Amino acid sequence: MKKRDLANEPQGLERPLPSEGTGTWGSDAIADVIRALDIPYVALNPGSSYRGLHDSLVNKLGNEKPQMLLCLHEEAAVAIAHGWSKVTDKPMLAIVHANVGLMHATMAVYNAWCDRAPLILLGANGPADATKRRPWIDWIHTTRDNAGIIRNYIKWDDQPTSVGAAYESILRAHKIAATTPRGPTYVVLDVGLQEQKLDAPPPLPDAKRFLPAAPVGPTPDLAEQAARRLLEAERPLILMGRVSRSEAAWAERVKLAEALGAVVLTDLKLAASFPTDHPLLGAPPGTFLGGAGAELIRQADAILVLDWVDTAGTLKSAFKGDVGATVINVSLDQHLHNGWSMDYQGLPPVDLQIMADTDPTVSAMNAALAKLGARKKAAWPGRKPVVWQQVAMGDAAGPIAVPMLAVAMQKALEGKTIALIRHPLSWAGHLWPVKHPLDFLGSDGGGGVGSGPGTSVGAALAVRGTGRLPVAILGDGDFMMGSSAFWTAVHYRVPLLVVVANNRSFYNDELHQERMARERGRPVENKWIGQQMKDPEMDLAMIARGLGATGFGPVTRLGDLGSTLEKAVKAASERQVVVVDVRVEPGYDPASSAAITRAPGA
Ligand SMILES: Cc1ncc(C[n+]2csc(CCOP(=O)(O)OP(=O)(O)O)c2C)c(N)n1
Ligand SMILES: [Mg+2]
Repeated sequence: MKKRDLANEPQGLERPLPSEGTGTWGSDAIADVIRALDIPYVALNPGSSYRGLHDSLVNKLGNEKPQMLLCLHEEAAVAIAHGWSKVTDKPMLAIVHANVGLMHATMAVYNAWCDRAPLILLGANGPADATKRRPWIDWIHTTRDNAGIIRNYIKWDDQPTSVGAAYESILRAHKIAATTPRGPTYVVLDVGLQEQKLDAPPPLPDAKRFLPAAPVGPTPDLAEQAARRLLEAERPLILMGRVSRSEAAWAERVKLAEALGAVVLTDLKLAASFPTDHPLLGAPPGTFLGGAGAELIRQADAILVLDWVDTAGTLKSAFKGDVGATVINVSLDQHLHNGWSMDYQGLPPVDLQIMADTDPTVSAMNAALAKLGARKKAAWPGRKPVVWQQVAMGDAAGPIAVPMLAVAMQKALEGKTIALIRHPLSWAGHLWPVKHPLDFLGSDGGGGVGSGPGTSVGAALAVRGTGRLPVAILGDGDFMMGSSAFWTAVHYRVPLLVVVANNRSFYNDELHQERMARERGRPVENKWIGQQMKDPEMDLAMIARGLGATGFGPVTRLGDLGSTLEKAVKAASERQVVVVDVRVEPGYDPASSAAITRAPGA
């Protein structure tokens, strides 16, 4: 067969030859219900346990709606679905092979779970009927309880035993994943069920009648109570946590803060929630609560918490003892809490609990405030504007520190509309302004390193064609653990700019060794052992090129950074997948001031 010229096909679509096969199979019917979900992509790594479904997706559906995205590791497949939801607030599909594929996928499922990100994972098992199992392989890839290894960090799972039950199961998996609080769901498809020949499949249900519920708002009474308490407060403060990517909801949050004259804090672990150039922003966002944020919380007399990730921890770091302020907590998160993982964080003291989604609650509070005649209230008396730390740049011939990289990137990206997908822990909130819900997409959720490449590719896929240039800044450790995801981006023509803040180390943990050494009176000089990746030095640009991407670098001198980034931005704007290896020096601070910022305690 003639080699396909994928570059001239839209979006790298792999179009199969028309199928002349006869008959209808269990997996054909399952593929039809998958199509009814109206999800454009399914990320996967293949396996014989779902060869039936794989065949149906290619030969029954023609590899469209959903289109397959071949991934080189299951962790990447799930991370891509996770990244997709960061832009769309909606679930994508991923499929993994029985036992081993699922085992590879687990960390990415946990990240999505902690990030409250919806995705629908499909897996396989069996045949459940032991008499139908092929010798050896079907036995090592069959379990009694396939979903058991991820059940503690998904919302729901099922293993249907008929086609009709599989319809229901897949519709339910979608409904549950996409209903707030969102999260991953998992459906295991038995090999026997997939490969069973059907006389006639049961009629397909009307998927429109099984849709997820719209985000739920508070009762008008609760919204009014909350609005009144905040309006009566002298120093109200809002902790903007998990919110949607909607522009309208963004405007509503700004309106609410202005109506209350409330000081706003945002979280660097989460996607953009409030403009950083707004005068009501209280402090630059951080991964942990910084000193300025803590001081504001201490001064506040009423705090509106909009699904903040760690309310108890945040209040504890501000107040130490009793929390003086009135706390109004808007969150549905409690619905997801279970006894396995402690990702629910500490139990915060709450004076008014609103079990509702943040977007409709903010709108309802705005409506209540309008009824109360509140328009715009002045900010707290005596409040000082945010002090944005200046980044000190070094000599052109000298090394590069992360803050300098941020400055150089902003310059190279001037005039472009971008989506900053993520950044490493060494990033700080003062380094990147956000003015739109897609300006920053947050972190991994579960702190699982290696997710950066996959989530970046998934988010880049979701912004493809919108005019936004997707940009990700990754640590070298993160890059190396997950780099195979970039092949998928190249293969399916998903433009993306990746800048690696390459300190040739799992540096975050060098800091932990440093802390241990100091505490125990041992040589700090030994902190690099078992942490640094310097002998040999890895050529990340070459690794990128090996995956079919465009590689630049290593850039080692500050003076070379601007011109290299300019070339990289140009290449990414021309729809390439681009990786720039930027060697950064974690301990380097030209001003010997606080120019190098690092999240404390990470
Ligand atoms: C799967 C996983 N393994 C180990 C860790 C512990 N850990 C946290 S940050 C970090 C270092 C990551 O290195 P890199 O991406 O290069 O970022 P850097 O800290 O060097 O900026 C490690 C190993 C983790 N969070 N997740
Ligand atoms: Mg590193």
